[in-house]
Amino acid sequence: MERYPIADSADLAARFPSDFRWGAATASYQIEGGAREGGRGVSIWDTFSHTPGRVLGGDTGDVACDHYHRWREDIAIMRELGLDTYRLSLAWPRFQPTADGGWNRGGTDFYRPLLEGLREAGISPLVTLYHWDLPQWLEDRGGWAGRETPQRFGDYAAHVAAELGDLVDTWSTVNEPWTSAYLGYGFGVHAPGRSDPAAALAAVHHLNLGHGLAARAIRAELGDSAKVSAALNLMALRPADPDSDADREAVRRLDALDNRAFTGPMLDGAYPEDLIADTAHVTDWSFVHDGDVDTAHVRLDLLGVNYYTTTTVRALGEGEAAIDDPRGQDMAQCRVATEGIDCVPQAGEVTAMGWLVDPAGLRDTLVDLSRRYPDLPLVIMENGAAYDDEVVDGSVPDLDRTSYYSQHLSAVADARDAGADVRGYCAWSLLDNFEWSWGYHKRFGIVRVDYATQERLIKGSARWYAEVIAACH
Ligand code: IFM
Repeated sequence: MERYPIADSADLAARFPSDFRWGAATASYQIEGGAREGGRGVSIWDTFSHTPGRVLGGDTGDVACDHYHRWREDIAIMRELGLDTYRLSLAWPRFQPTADGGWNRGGTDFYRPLLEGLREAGISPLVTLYHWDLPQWLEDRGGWAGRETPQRFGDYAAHVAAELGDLVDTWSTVNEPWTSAYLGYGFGVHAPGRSDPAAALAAVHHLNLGHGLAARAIRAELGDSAKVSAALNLMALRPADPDSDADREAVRRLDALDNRAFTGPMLDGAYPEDLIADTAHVTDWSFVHDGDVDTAHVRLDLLGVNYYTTTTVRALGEGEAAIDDPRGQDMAQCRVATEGIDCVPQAGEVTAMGWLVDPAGLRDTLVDLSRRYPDLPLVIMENGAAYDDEVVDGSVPDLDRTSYYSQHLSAVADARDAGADVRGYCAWSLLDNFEWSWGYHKRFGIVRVDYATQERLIKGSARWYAEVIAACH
């Protein structure tokens, strides 16, 4: 087989309808910089990244891609690539910097011209409200492990809807609540760096509740026609041995924790009973108050799917220990009420994150979702890969990333052929950026950023993606 299979761009484009949405995604803390500008307050990621030992190389988001000052140039790049959608997130601490909860004009003053610039360039803004940069003052009062944060999240959603609602095409409430809850509160490798399984499960619930409060606040402000979504990184789980009852039971338990803990309240209107039973030794779920789940269960106009890889799991034998991998994201789920389960590395091509390239998992996830929720359109809000790029004669010939995109877009087309109602796709990420606890050591961009000069360089993968988009429209 070819080392880097890459589809012909026109052939691939022909598999999508002409109104398919083609975009790229970023997040505020990962690209903006301008950490002390416009009255921005401190976020949990400022605190975490400035704490020695938390982020590789001591990197912080203080400057990042300096998008705060260079957004015009970045919009010009999006335009050059022919993107019709840009998924960005708002930094909550730019709007509510301090514990008095007052609204800072600097938030609107930064995002309004940016959103206007996108509109003028013919690019629809898909705006995420929470991509992990919680104001530190809210964390100091309990963060997502407590009830104040979801209530405040609803207030913030109402505020930004009133300030920016005329410019936003689609709202997305929370990004990957799995990551916030489990990596931030359960496993300690993301901000706020807590390692407390009970707090992680409380955070799961409060993120679900915050989602519902925010979605309702947006509609209260902008009317029922406001388009609302959330982005879930559902785990594509596979049993190491499909014939093993114990491995299939391990998949069931992880599916409850990783996936149904979110789709349950958000899309089905209830927490799964097996999740409550499996975690009874960690928490009694008394943080779920009457009416919370009804609040979280709000009509969505579309569901965002973030997909990178698959996870293969097996049940550990008596007395057998899980392999310790302190930075491995896929192992995190084995630290919150998942005793006796291990994640098994699979043979095959991996990205610079060590994540298996497995496009079939994307197809399966989309087909499965569309069968369970036939009336809910899907948008891939994140998909992409980190590789150790090289600049050769002024360009980045990232065939590995191009191939990743080609294989995954083909998987999206396969899912559509199988009946999945997938309406759009956002590459992660538009720019190389701050990859959380990996700092600037992992490059996910389709556009290279030279962090010393802030020069942008369009990579080969972006050129190929632009050809697909052009051939589709
Ligand atoms: O960079 C992150 C992004 O912020 C959320 N989803 C996964 C990406 C790659 O790790």
